[in-house]
Amino acid sequence: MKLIGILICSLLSFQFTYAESGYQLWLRYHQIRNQKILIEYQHNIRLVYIESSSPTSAILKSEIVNGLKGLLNKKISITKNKVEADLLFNINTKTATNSEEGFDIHSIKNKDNKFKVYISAKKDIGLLYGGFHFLRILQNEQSIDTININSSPSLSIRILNHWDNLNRSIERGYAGISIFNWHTLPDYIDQRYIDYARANASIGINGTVLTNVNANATILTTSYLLKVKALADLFRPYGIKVYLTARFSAPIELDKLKTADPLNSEVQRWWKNKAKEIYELIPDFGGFLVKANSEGQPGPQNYGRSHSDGANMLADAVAPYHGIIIWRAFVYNNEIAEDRFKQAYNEFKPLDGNFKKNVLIQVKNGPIDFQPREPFHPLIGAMPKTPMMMEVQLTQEYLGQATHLVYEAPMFKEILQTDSYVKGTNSSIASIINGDLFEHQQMNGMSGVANIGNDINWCGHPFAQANWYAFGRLTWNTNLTSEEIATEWIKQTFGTQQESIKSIQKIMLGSYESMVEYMTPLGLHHIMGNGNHYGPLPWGNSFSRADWNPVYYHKADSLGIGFNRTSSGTNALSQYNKEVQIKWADSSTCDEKYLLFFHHVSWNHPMKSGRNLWNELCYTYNDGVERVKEMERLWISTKNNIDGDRYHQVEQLLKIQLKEAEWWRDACLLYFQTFSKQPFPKNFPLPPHDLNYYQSLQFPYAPGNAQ
Ligand code: BDP
Repeated sequence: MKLIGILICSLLSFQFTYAESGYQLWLRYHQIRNQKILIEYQHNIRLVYIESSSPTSAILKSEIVNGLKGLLNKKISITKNKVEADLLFNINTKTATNSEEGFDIHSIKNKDNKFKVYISAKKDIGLLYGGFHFLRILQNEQSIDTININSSPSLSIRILNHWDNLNRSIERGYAGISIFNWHTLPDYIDQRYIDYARANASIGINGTVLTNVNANATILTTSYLLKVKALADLFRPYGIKVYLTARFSAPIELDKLKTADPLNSEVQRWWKNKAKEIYELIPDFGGFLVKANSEGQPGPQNYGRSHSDGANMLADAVAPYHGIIIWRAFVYNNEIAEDRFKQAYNEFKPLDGNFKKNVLIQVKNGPIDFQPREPFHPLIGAMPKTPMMMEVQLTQEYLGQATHLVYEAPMFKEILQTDSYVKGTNSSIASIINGDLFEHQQMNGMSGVANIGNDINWCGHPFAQANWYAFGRLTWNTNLTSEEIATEWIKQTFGTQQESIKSIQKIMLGSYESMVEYMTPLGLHHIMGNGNHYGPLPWGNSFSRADWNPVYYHKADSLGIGFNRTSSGTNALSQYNKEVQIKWADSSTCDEKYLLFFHHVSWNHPMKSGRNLWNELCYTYNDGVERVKEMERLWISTKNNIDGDRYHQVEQLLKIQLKEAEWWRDACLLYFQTFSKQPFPKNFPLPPHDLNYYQSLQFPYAPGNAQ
């Protein structure tokens, strides 16, 4: 008997664990907890009417039926009779939203005190987005008797960039191998592909670049294009367009052309034929994303041509099919004796006006490289004649990788809200990339370097899913706050228990600042491990390329620390508008979060707190560590409300995060102390090891360094 009891218990707990593996992301559709709300929903939603019979509306139908079944714990039927339905999805070309993707949701009360909910859109994809939004409202247990929503996307291109290789390794991936199994495609359709598309559609993501920016030309061969077609066909009804990365030297590598010179007519013909072949297979193919003449990738400059020559050649090839070219501005060259910060701007700004209409320039959020904190990239807003996309990194290459809980929405918001002053005040980065500031620009968008792999929970760390979610929600509506997005995500992912929501909110909302503090406070940047970018390595100086070495970025010496980018230094600040320069040019008034990004200041530099810089550095590093301890305490307080599986995963990961935060603090401070020659403040927690110990640590198999 006892044995059977144990068996049943372990079976039950196994099922529970499996159910909360994280695979279902924010689409769990568990029954509504709040009884009053549940009764309101059950009373009012019984019959659903869906106009249109496209593949997209079939998806909508199954999502709504399954979603409502789970949330309301009752079977919901679909009716063909508009009059009897109480949840209606209508195609309506006159909806309030003028976007092809937008939707309206309204509820109207009847005489019998019941109400009907109307969801309308110009197109069936708008209905699908509206359906997902309606399910989100229910998952958040909001009342539906007075809904009045008009929703359309802030950005037209909301796209994931997968840095996935054809052998399924993922550059900077920390959640397993690629979900795209090129070997078994096109014949084997993994359920993952469908669930991936569903998840993206549920948050409004409408594009995906399937392959790494460090591109492999093989993806452009016919047999691989057939595999791409299989994915494109699957993703289409979810409103997702497929894009590929184009290796600039592909004509040479695949068809033995003598050159890849963009002005050579044979090369032009090759790309035109390739585009034709692709569009015959995939009529709505999005276009190409290109990393050229950057970190060893081939590009037009190999032939003495400019970025616009290269981009325009490809743009001509896809233009007949309405394709676009997303050309990256992430370029820097160690052979040019110039601050890496300045190089993209120097190269691209003079090209403004030279690009074809179907080219967008994709710029990283900051001028260096997805660092924990950077000021906005000065190129954003500096090319008014050229549509521009901003690229952010969801995968946490520089943000604690697989093991740190870092909610990135506050970082995205910080950049989006910054005023660039390119057209006077109110020139926020958001208003540039959403096209408000330069109204003539037809295209706009944002890219997120994906954090998705084949781990059971998709993103590795259970909280990393929140960054995928936040990217989608923010690109749909750049006005949403980090808190709003976090709250939605928490309720959908962990449930609606008030107590735990508050604690998890606190954990998430403080996590970004905490990570900046224990890794790169006060404007420090790029001081992590060589190559794998794991852990602290401020002493790193072994690369032959100066601009890959941490010492190039912090410039610590006996006089002080920081990178002088003012007029007495590299003058990178001059790439910003005057008003921005004024904010950051003077070390005594510069926003302290960017101090060492723009200034080399003395170890005794007076800080706003009244401390000198050295002491401030010590305390800030330590504050970051203390905040992780607080995150641990908050997480423990959620124990009774979180399923055991995810609770223990996060509990263990927070322990690693704390250990690594302390490691960052101790290693960096011991190293910087060799220059400051100042003692640690009184009662400061002293490092348990000496500097030699930290310098001896090696991580030959740190993840994410795939080839
Ligand atoms: C760097 C990554 C490298 C990428 C590069 C890029 O370390 O793996 O290829 O960005 O964005 O941050 O092209």
